[in-house]
Amino acid sequence: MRGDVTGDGTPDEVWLALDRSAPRGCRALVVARSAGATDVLSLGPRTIAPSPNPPAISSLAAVDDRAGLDVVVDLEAGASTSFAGVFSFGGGSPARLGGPGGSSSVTRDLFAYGGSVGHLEGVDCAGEAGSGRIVVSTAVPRGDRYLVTRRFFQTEDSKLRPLAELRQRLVVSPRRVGKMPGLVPSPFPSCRA
Ligand SMILES: [Ca+2]
Repeated sequence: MRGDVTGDGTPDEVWLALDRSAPRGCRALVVARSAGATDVLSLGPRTIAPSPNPPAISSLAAVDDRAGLDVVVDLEAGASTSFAGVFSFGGGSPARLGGPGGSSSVTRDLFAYGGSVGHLEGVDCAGEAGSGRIVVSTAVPRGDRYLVTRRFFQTEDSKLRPLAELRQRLVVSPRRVGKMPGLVPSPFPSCRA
């Protein structure tokens, strides 16, 4: 995939390198090759899922507030919920963005999205792409309606700083919940270039 992930204004080549025979921690890498250098980040020690769902680049998107686009990687797919990681190569040392945590995130650096009618999740930019303002949404049934919780964060040094005062709880009908901004079954849709 091509896009400016280093933030220098020129497009870079981005790809995943998967090798099950490599040492733990090196089996799955995200690689960014720019004009000047090649940078590598590990996808983590346990992130080569069995076929047919190996990790794959979902998109290049301006998720955090550092320079350049970030690499959004689909890492794990559950029965209905999927999990993405965000890898940043611009504006400092390459780093993986910390996640929001919370009940359904398997680890702190995963972003959950998708789900079923019984439990929906989503992640997206909450402001202008590249501002680093992130909204993490969940929806669970409450009777014949849904309880939607939207938690807002600001990226800061590859972590998410909670903006607790902007947390919102909304009750919406089942008909509306699948159309709610932030709950579409795709990670960071409005952060994309
Ligand atoms: Ca570049």
